[in-house]
Amino acid sequence: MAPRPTPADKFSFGLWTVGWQARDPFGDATRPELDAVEAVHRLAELGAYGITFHDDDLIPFGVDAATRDQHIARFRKALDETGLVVPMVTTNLFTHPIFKDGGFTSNDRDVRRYALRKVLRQVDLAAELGASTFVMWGGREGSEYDLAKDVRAALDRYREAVDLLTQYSIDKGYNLRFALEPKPNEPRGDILLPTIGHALGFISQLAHPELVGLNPEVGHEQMAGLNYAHGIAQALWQGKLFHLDLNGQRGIKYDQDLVFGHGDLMNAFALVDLLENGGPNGGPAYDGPRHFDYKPSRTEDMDGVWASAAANMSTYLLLKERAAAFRADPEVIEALAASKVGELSTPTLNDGESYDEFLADRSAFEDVDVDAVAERGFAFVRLNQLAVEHLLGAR
Ligand code: GLT
Ligand code: MN
Ligand code: MN
Repeated sequence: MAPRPTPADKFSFGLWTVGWQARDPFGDATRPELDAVEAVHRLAELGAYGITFHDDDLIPFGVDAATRDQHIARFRKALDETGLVVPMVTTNLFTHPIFKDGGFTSNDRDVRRYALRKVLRQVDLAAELGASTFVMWGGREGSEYDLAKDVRAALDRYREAVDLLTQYSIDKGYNLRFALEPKPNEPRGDILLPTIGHALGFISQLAHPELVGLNPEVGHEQMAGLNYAHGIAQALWQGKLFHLDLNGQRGIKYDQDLVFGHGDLMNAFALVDLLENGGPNGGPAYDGPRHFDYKPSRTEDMDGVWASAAANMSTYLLLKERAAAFRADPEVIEALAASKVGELSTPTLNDGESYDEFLADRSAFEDVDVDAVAERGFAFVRLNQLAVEHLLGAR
């Protein structure tokens, strides 16, 4: 039996996920529009705790102020009725044709000024709704043609935009943190800040790096052939895992946005183990929302949409159960020790050892029997097979 989620599990969904009408570059919508109020109620019934949205998911682009207020009021009422919270908010700088060459980094200065104003308005709404994280996915910030984009100037403009947003949030007394979401390509041929590593490097150049972190998405790293669990580990190591987008991806191809676990299941297992058991004393390493950014496949009807939403959460909880069992298994504990996994936490130098003392230590170099040390096996395959057996419910 799949476990049932509760709000304590902190599962959240983008309004654009269950609301996706499944329009793709080759075909029309296969599903009707979903009202935001219904999405809130259905997600609450399924056991989610939060909902997130782009300005344009909730409020149609370009409507007047009164219509905007009505949309916000209906949404707020649904939140109050269900107890669902809005932990994160984001802005759409990719759908409207004005953003065809990007928002913050468009070559056209008028577009950049318009984009920044759009985002500032959404920052106000984020604060108003009590969100603590503001995600920025720059899907259109990039190019198809290398000579058409001055990348250093584009990064200057990107920084200018993020610096303005952090300063605005500080001055307004908002408690917001900003999370950049990397993606290597699609919809642009090449997107700026394509990976976790690029985004971390960019953050180091900002005026308020402490307010800016990451929102890494499973599929976006895997589209580039990268290891998502490794990327998350580095983001945690640098104190930059502000939020995350869980979904599934099968290899290097277009962004699939499958249900969490429906892609690289072993990597999903390692990820959940890291998030839930990778913290101090074996506790959680991350306490933010477990946010799903997936697309219910185009083949599904509305029943399939809600079944797929539930599938994300139950898969996560099943992996959490399996990871706990893996960590508690005496054979795994013994295999981890045999593989010296814990030994990596011991510093390479002795406590207080100077490099002079280190150079004088013959046992570290001159007296090492290199061939004997090289013969030692690490037994990583046995450890991995134990993980597979736990994952398959065989232990
Ligand atoms: C868009 C994208 C996602 C981002 C969303 C936030 S929008 O659906 O594919 O990966 O997280 O802007
Ligand atoms: Mn995606
Ligand atoms: Mn995403």
